[in-house]
Amino acid sequence: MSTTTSKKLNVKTGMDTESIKADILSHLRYSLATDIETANKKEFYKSVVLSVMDRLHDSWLNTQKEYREKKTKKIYYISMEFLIGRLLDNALVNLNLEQEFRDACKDLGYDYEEIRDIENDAALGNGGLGRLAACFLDSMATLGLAGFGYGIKYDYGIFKQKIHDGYQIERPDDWLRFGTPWATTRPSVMYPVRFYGRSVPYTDEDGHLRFKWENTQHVYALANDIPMPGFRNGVVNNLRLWKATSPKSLDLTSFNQGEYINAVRDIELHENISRVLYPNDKIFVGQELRLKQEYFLVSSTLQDILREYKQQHDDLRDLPKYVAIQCNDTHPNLAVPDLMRILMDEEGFDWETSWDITVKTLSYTNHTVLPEALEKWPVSMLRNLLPRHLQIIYEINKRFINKVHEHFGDDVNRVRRMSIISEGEQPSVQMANLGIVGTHKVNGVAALHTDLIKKTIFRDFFEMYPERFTNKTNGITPRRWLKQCNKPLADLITSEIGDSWITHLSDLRKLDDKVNDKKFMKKYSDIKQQNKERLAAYVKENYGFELNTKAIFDIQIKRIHEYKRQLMLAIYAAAQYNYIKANPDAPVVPRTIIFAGKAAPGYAMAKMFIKLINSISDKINNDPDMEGKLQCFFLDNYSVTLAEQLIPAADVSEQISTAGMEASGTGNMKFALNGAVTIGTLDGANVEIKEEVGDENIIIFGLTVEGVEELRRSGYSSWEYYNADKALKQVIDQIRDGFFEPDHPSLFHTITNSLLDGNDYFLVLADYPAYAEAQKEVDALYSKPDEWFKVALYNTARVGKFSSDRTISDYATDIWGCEDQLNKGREYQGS
Ligand code: OX2
Repeated sequence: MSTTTSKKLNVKTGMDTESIKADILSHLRYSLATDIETANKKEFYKSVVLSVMDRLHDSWLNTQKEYREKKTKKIYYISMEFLIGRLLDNALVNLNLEQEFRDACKDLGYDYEEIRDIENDAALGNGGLGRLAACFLDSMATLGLAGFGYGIKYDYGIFKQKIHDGYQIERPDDWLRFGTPWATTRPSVMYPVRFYGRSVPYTDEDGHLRFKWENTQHVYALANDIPMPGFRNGVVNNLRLWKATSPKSLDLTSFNQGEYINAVRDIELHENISRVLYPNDKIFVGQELRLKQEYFLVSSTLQDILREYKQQHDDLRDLPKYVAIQCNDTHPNLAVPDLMRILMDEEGFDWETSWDITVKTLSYTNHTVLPEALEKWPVSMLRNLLPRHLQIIYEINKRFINKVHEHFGDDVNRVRRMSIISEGEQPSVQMANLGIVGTHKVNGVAALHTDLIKKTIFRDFFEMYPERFTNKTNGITPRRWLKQCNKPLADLITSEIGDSWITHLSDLRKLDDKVNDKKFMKKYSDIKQQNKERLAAYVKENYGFELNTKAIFDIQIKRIHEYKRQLMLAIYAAAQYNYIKANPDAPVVPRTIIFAGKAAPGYAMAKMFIKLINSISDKINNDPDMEGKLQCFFLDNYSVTLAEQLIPAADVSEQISTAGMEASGTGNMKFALNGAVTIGTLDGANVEIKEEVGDENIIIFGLTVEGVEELRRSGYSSWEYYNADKALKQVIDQIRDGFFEPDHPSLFHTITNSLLDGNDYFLVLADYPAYAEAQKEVDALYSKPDEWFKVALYNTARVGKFSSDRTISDYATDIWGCEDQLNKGREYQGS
């Protein structure tokens, strides 16, 4: 919309405040039919974004043109989730126009922050997996890679969480209610996505047996593009989100009333495919609509990739040379049979050639070892919905099983474990197995996690294809997670060591020398204090609750899940409460414990944790004896935007999962970068954070992966731990006996039962004593501010490895074969 209007309006798209003002005014009038006198904030926000878009369009078009002309290898990142959050700050940071837009807003009578806050988060993701995809887009553009995201434009992103009487309530996230000015609809880019029908054999002219997928029904996928600017390098890549639209257009005259209503309902059914993001994080719920969504994404994306490819290249056998496709978890793994189908059924290649192209083009990232998260689609569902694909999957499996026999001999158990199709009462397709067999690289997301998948869930496959497995430790973009969200710290760092860190995060090592620079350290610690006060002001304004900014800000923010053990921090909060009650005169280091996170709507235990945290918080916060000593608070509706406020204000980062269960974590990296001290287990990327920052600068406690295994093997009894630790026992008794919820004394029995009679699968009790000791270490360290801030600074200075720029460079080199593109001619020019 804005490109055409901008021409018509002769918008200057200059980079100075005056031309920005002119454009904003012009968009108000000519794009939105209002003016500066009558416009409301929403309209003003919209015209600000349209003015930003004007400044992106040329680079967007030029970038694509350059890729075409140079026949650049393209990287397609397919993901069911892109948790991109707000885009305005990010676009302005990357375009280097923050100040100009601020000034323009101010001159026109608006406060930039207020306008920025109008934007709804694009919350098209559940958590880490979706946020990782968003960081990757930023890094691909910044590194000058021709990297494109492909996803779904859900009408409803992750639900909004409200807390009512301590309980989580879900509300729809109608983020598109007023449209989004960031997305450009492309009516010329629309593909039919077929479902149902049957696979019909026939003999082609050369006498070969072939198959046609016939009698299908279809829905259209319509492209919506969101620009993804790199950091000050003129590159603008693209995130293409598909929206489902009905193939039917209504011819009103041909319907009687009943038919008309039915026809409209059919349209609804078609369009349901892109209606809502499934809110389950790491729990596979085999809904047919979800399978439809996955195929909808894969089919439209592959059609788009191949259409573009054919415009530039003649021979599909060169596909792996010019195209790499990364599947973000197993959700897009139908790409394996779909690419096979296209190459064989539509392009006429034989099996071997098609297989070679498919495997070399595709790769797959695993994000979890949790068995309940692994996708297993019932064969019956696939037979109905995608009969031709199922047939291809059977053939892939047959040939693969032959190979397994060749490799391992007649090992029936191994064959059963490795089969893509699991037999049994309800045979199903194991999407992870399909991903390993049908792609050339499989990666884990942290060193420990990759080792684990090789040893556990994918052990057989690793023995067969060791060269396929590779580690790519996750990362985060320093643009959003330092430059943008913690401007005071970013400015301080830049004034000391220059701004090369923004694209070369390891340059932060230069800060190591500053630990003895008193002036610098004062500024560094003052910034943390300011950030805490900023957060406190936000909480005061939105919740009427006053945070104690003199206390340690101890923060755990992430999805609520038993393995992440929010319960352990809640128990600690209650134990501190008991301690202060029993020892009113004992000195304590004041603490403010903050939680935020959503629970999957169907995950009863996680929802109960939220209620428990709120009940404990009420007890603590309403007891005058706790004043100045202890607070506990649950912030509702956790989001990227909320994380951007919380992380810079944290003193302590809680990363306390049961060892072996958190594949990587990425919040851990964001906290460390912003100078929070991690209290954590040796799990996921915590292990590598420890290696980078040094043992003295991280507080590690609890069982290791081996310790967990050993304890389970030798016969863990949670009762023993319960009986052995007085403070722990007291809290569990209180939870069980209604101390925190006197009106419903048995409310938390599901929790205490799972801890005691259920034998505490996540080993909260086993790790609790070590955790309580580790929290004492936190207190002791915090009591010596000079020491504390040294540790904090070492965290900021030494986590350069966890830039997603590094992660993406590793993918480019080891998986995508496009290392030659990295930073080519696109080095950061400086601000
Ligand atoms: C998450 C993992 O739980 C987390 O450890 C990791 O950092 C993140 O993915 C990005 O790799 N869904 N979300 C995840 O895994 C799955 C499945």
